[in-house]
Amino acid sequence: MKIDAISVFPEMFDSLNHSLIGKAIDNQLIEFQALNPREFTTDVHKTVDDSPYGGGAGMVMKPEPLGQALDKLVDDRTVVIFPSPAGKLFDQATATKLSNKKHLVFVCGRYEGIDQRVIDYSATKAETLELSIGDYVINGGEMASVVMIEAISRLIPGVIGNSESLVEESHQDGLVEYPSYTKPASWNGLDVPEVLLSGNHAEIAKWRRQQQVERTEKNRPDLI
Ligand code: 6GU
Repeated sequence: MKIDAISVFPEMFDSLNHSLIGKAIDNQLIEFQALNPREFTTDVHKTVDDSPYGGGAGMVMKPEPLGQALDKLVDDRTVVIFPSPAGKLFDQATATKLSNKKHLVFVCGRYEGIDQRVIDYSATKAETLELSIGDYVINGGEMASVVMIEAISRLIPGVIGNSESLVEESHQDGLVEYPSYTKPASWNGLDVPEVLLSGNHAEIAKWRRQQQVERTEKNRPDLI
């Protein structure tokens, strides 16, 4: 899969070069590039933002540099993603859908947002989504993009060694994960649940499922 990000802070994507996603980039399972829209400005200050029409606080990202960056990257098979707290919620189902695409472009806003015409223009060229990572506000689309890229990339075959570890995990089956334990069997007066030491795989599977249901009911009743 090819993934591009358009951002005035391309260094914020450096975290993708570590761990399993970093390895997938090294192995060319994923090709990632960050493009700075300042490259498409023509004034000495390399201006990418301006005050909002109609007044109000903050600055809005100008359409021309982002539009030119899109022109450079997007074709009709691309999916363009605008991370935004005003977008639809990005969830595991969205991650799964996007993991089957050939090319994703993340367009990162800073300041108060992006001129709406950039999003409308993108939609005339390619499938275009506005996606939020949750009900809180962060300062820009970069870290939200990193979160989405990690959630999507790990579903690409070969990125995670053991495909079972994908299936078993939280949310893939609509429940949160069961608790995990390792050695020692007793620590600080706290014991590993007996059943996990029993070697009875049917009982272990049953206990884990029960734990998943209990934890989901307690922590995430909205999933039930
Ligand atoms: Cl995608 N961007 C920003 N700035 N804040 C968010 C978000 C995205 N998702 C939740 N909060």
